[in-house]
Amino acid sequence: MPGWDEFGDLNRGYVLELYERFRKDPGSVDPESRVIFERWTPPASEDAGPVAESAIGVKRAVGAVNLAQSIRRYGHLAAQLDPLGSRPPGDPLLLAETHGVTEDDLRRLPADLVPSPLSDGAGSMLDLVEAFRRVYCSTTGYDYSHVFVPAERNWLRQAAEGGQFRAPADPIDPVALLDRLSQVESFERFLHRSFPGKTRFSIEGLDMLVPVLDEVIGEAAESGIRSILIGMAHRGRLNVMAHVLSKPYEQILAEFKDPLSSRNFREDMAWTGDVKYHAGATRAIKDGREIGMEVSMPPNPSHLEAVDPVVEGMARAAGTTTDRAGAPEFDPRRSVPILIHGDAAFPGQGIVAETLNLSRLNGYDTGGTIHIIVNNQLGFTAGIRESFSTSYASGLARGFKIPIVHVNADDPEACVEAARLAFAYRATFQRDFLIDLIGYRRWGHNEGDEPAFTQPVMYQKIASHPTVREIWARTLVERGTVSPDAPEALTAKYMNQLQHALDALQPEKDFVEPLPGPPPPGAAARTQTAVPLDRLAALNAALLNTPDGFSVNRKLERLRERRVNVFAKPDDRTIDWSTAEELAFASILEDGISIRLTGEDAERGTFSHRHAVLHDSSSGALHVPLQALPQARAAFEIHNSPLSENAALGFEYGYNVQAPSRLVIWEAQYGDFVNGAQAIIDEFITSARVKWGQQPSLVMLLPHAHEGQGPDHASARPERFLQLAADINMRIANCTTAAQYFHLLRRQAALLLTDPLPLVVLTPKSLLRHPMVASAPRELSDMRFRLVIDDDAAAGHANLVRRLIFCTGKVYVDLAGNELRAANPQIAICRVEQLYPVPMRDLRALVSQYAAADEIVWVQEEPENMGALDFIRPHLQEAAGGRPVRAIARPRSASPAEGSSARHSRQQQTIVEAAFAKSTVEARPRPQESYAR
Ligand SMILES: Cc1ncc(C[n+]2csc(CCOP(=O)(O)OP(=O)(O)O)c2C)c(N)n1
Repeated sequence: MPGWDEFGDLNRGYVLELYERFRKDPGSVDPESRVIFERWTPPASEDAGPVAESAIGVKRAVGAVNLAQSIRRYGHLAAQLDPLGSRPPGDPLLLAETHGVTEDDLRRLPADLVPSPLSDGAGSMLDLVEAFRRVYCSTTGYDYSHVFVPAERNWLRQAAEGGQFRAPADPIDPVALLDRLSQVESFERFLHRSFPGKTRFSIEGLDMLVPVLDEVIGEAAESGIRSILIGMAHRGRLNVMAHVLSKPYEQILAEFKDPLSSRNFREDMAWTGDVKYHAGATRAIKDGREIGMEVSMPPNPSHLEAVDPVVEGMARAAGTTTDRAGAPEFDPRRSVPILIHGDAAFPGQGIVAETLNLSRLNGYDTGGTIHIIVNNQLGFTAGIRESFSTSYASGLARGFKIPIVHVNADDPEACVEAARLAFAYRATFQRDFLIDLIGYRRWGHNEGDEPAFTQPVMYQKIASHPTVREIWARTLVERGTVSPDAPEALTAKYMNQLQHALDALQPEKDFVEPLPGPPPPGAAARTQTAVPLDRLAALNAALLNTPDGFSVNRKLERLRERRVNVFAKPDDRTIDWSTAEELAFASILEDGISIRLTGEDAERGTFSHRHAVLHDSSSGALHVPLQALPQARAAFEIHNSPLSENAALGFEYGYNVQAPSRLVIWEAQYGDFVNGAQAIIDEFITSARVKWGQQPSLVMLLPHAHEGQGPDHASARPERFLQLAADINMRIANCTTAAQYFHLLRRQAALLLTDPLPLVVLTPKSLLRHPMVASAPRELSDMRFRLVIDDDAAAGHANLVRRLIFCTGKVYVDLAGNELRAANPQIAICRVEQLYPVPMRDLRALVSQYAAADEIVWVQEEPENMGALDFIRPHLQEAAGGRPVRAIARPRSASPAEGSSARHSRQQQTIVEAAFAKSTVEARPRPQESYAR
């Protein structure tokens, strides 16, 4: 007689349903099943007699199996997840009667109808169902039925039902846990007492966050992980800093005192610092005398969740080695990112979805992130139904097939089990895991805020709700694990420790800020970026090699053939923009500096100019010339990013600050789209140095130019970057030749460790292939980056020049290439290639060289209220030494450019004509359209 084995791994409920169909109509099942069922009787429990022979018996067995499966799937809906005791929603599918079975039926059916580690100890289906309820409807809600990979789902089921991550299989030290909770709680109580009303964003109500982190970090240390990166917002941050990152109490207390001393208040210094709950910290965990592991929490801004991609980028960098040529190597066993989210922020902030979307992508995968939602069931004042449309705050994670465990933060053992499960799952599958730690918020949004204005009922409950330490202490006293006065003694110990630290505090001395040291003066100006011709020619030849049998697309092959001879005549302009870029990259790799370049469609390049990854035209095989370069001494990687700016740029920022010796470049599809990442630009790239002492050197390539493609696709919004430019916080360039771009990239690579600054480059579109932008090989081999470029044509007759035009970027080509130029030798056109730091010395030198010029004119194609005009005007005025400075631009406008290409051409023409007009004042075309002032 065939048994269950006959059906292999098939779900037994399904088999029984199939059997029921067969019984009614043998023809309704497939022939193979028919053959088996003809000889088969559904197994019955031993004491029930042969119930299975009857249709009712089969129905009951089907019902019992479905009930058990429903508990697995929906048990979390009946779990007691809220420490404040709200009733779980439940679900009819969790009731036996919904499935047509009674307790008696269950008692008569055998437990092995449903394979499970719990079936072994169960005498009947009733035992099994009860055991399932204890696992799935307790203070833990396992929410993993959305995981589609069977091996992962089976593992999760086995882990939940097998209990290998909880006592007794994996015991917890109950006293150590009480000790830790006492420390966590005392910290908050002490601050509350000593600094009443001062904002600290207390952890209280979610105190278990600290033991959960302890558990993950402990597991990570044991498994040989080298670095843990934690991203978290304000809530509980000080407590985590003190206890997980070992930030000394003295330092935290000194920050509460907020001393104004000569150490942290110097008006001449580019330093603002930040509030204490944004600061970062690093802790080295020593393994003997060696540092076994480093736990870091980078600083972050108020912008909730903005740090998520940053931490992912840091983890990717920490797990990647780049010191060998070819592709870099990523090993998920080196680093673990942990992201701690708010329950309102996780569903509300789009950057979370963007970050989750990075998790399985080539070049972005970090081998699994452990997410923890510190779920206090409130936003600021907003409640659940005002914050998310999903069933749980964690709902978004389901779409990414991330297993979720909801856990009641008042059950310490359940929380520790969730942490163990999370780490083990990540270690096994290298995938994300989410712990939804459900607690409450003991105080208002901050400690000065009155929560009862908006949540009166909830806060009545909270007022009389014991803390988790009290609950755990009571449990241990009841179990006889500790004596009744032991818990209070622990609290007293930690309160005394804090009091002692406060009594001994020397705020000015204990207050520590991570000020970066100044760079060596003139480092940028001294940098040599030229590369000898023979070296360049050899790199060029190597880049043009392809593996035997590799067939390059025919159109591309023709372009590549043209590149074979670019070094034949070193004074001819044979090097276009993309060739210059590839040669810059190749020479940087040859210098031993690795490169990472990402962006939407960056591999080919938006304008089909880069082709850094070649696709074999018949097999589709890939060839990356910069990875196959024999001269390279470091790794090269390039990835098409997903269609994201905010998370994609945040990720590169994180990668960059974690690995400052590598050249990291992000390219926007068009410059316009960079404003989708404005928070990353404002909060990290441009201000991290003066707030937090970080020293980013990320490069942003932003295509920018008015070319008649409409209001978008025109502007990288240089005015935004220029408005943010202060305290030498970045470099902003808009170069007009391929050689300038070559030297700019090489200068950036050379300065990575000596004078690092973010670099914003406004890059060309149509000019990528323009002959005026192409450079001669000798400009690469004999020159360097020029901050300002003089007008060669006018330099010979400087004394005749009456108008000195300054401009930047593509409008130079429009002006210099125009027929009016030849007719106007009294006009010189100079290019400002680096907008920031403003090259004042060069500007002054140029102006003084043209002593006869009686006006200085800034020409830009952007509207007057955009582009560099407002930023550069005072600098030009200063350089002009009293001579008038005028401007020619598109009229002020709410949108960067015209929608019609015809109107664009007309406007462009007007600007050029105005630049060459006899008097720039006369050139004003219509009163309301001030092309010139
Ligand atoms: C992007 C952003 N928008 C608004 C705020 C203002 N804000 C600070 S905390 C907070 C509520 C956050 O709620 P939740 O994510 O549940 O975290 P909690 O403070 O409750 O721990 C808000 C709206 C912010 N910091 N960041």
